[in-house]
Amino acid sequence: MLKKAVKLENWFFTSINLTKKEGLLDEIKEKFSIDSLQLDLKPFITPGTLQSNMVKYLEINPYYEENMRELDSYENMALILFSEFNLDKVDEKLQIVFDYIDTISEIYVNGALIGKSANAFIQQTIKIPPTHVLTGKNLITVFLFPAMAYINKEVDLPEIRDRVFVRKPAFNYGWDFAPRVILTGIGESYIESRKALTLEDIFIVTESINSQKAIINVEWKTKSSYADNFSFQLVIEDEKNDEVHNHQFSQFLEIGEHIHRQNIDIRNPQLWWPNGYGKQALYRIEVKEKSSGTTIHSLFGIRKTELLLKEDNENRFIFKINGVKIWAKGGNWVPTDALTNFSSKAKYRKLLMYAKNANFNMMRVWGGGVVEKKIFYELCDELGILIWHDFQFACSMYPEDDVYLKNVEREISGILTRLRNHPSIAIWCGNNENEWIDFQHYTENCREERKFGEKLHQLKRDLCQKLDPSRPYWRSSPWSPTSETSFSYDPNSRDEGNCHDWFVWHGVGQSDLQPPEFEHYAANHARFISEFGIQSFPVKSTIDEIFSKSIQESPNKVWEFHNLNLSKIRVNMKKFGEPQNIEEWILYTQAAQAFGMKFAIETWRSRKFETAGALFWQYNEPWPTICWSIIDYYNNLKIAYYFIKRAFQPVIAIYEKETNSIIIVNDFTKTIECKLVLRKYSKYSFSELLSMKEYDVKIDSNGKITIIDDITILLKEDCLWIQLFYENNSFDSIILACDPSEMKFPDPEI
Ligand code: BMA
Repeated sequence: MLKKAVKLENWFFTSINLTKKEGLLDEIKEKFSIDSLQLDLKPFITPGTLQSNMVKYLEINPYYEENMRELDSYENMALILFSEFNLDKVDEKLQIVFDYIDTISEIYVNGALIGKSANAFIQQTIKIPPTHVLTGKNLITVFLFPAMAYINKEVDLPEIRDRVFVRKPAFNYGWDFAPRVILTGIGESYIESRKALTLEDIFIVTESINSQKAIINVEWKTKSSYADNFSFQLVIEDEKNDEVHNHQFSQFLEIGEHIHRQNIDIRNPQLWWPNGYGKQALYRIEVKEKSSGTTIHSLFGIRKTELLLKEDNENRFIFKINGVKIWAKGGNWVPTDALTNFSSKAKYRKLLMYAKNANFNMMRVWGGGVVEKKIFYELCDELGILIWHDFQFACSMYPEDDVYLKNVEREISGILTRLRNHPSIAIWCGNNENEWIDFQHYTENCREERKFGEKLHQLKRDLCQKLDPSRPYWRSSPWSPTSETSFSYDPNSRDEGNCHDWFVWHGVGQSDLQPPEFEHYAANHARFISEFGIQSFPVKSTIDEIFSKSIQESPNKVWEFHNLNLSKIRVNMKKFGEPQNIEEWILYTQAAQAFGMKFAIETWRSRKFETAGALFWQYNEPWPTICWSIIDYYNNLKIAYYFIKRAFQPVIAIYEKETNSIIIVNDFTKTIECKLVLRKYSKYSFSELLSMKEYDVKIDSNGKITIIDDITILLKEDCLWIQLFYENNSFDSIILACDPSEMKFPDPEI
């Protein structure tokens, strides 16, 4: 028996013509070692993909100009991978584990088939029958088949995308912020021995909380291949490693699976709060079976999550954590790299620290990407960033036959049991925009008859109910509950549920699809806006990294290959000027994005809690590109980062044009006293002060106040400088009544 898991590090690969597969397998059955196979093999770095490995052999920067096209042909390539492991003696209970396999594969040991995979979102654990292994060297072979071969052209579903037939990240098929690069690859892999007794799937739920104690429910599974009297010890420690609970008990268990459940009181509980609302206290639980030494452990937080959909008979969409209403501030998270899907831990920390520092309390893991690496969830727990978690389905109809549903069932069950102890996860969401897209394309009758998405929805809802009833499940983003029964009701309604605002930018909802300027965000009175955004260029150093000097000169196909949408980006950019060079393209587009995001967020925050959240599209990006991100592939911040950081401050003063008023919002859970200073300037500049006023104001805990005064009546040539001082902090905002390009700044005479 292997004492500990053996990591498989030396993988080799080559492409394979599938007509030669059987012949090759016969050869493998005779020669159990890599060296004796006459193949032209190259090292394959894992975790990795064919494409990330080929980048090394081709010696290209795939992100430079149109180099990504050099990887196009690999989407149709079948691969064979090899690795070896040694055994001192034959083990009855061996298994091989892959973090993930992307995606369609067959796995062989010494030429004998031991398993297959068809889902990139599942950790694959495959038993190795003792009859197939030898003492000494053993050969693992993995065939990876191209996903493109599995497109089912016969499935009779309109609007169904090629990418939906294989369960793998959708964005790799090309998205409006990502290149097309359809990966094949494997994650980390190791060989281990199954234990005679295992403890699995620990799950901790906060049942109730008061100031003296919290009651938590702990559940775990034992799997035993022998019957015995087992003695368990359950220990809970707080962050200082002080024991807050320790008890032991014995139980006779028959062979097989057993579920254990216990309610435990935690005295003086330290709660887990989102960023800005308190500490992120984490506890550690360990369950040990003493005679075998088998253990299981997990971190968890004590906290309650609710989603409030009605209040005083009004539709609402408010997250409540530990009974406190949270105004959700954050962005949409997309995969960190197009070629491997997963980046370094340092990159995750950097991205999420930037988010925390910009006053985020929520991030949405978008459904067209990946289920993230462990580090992502650990950091969100540590930093207090709530996660809106989509399941990985986006912008299409999906098959709903039995085989597909079974595959999805395994996938979602795995995701739920793996991630449900993370206090940061606030909601599970079925998909991104599937129902909304269906609504846009089909008539009421057609939708009612076909009931597209219903089976997948019911499956996800039931699995969440069974495996993770501790947090809400939401059918889609966007979704309106009335759409459940009324097929004529827009799933992206602004009157209920959550909403994506692509009226600005994409012009969705406009009959001519002409997008309006960003001030139209104010017309959206939705309860919660989980997508809205404006594209911009990255910083100059990133542009220098990806475009030659001549490509930088003026708009061209390479800019578009890097996702620029020229006609749409002009809509808001023209408020700032017509760029004459790359520096101005960067400045005007970044400024337009920054002003637009500030305007939207402030407008929606001024309607506190009628609107209760703004998650802009999109926080990060998977390659260096011209898109909606506010932090680029090389971790450089755009201007919008700083504007959003300010617009997300806990206490801010917002100018509302319709009523000429100032609304001060307080997200602290305490009453706050502030000083508001308003200065009005004229003549399209800040050089001539017209008037100034100061106010001392008090705002209730988690509340807002409105101030109406003549000073906030602005003519077109007027500008307003708003300053707010509270505790040791301040907030600043500049309001221009004209377009920025109309400002007449005097010569600073430097
Ligand atoms: C949203 C997302 C993505 C897309 C973005 C910008 O709807 O769900 O599909 O990248 O729009 O177009």
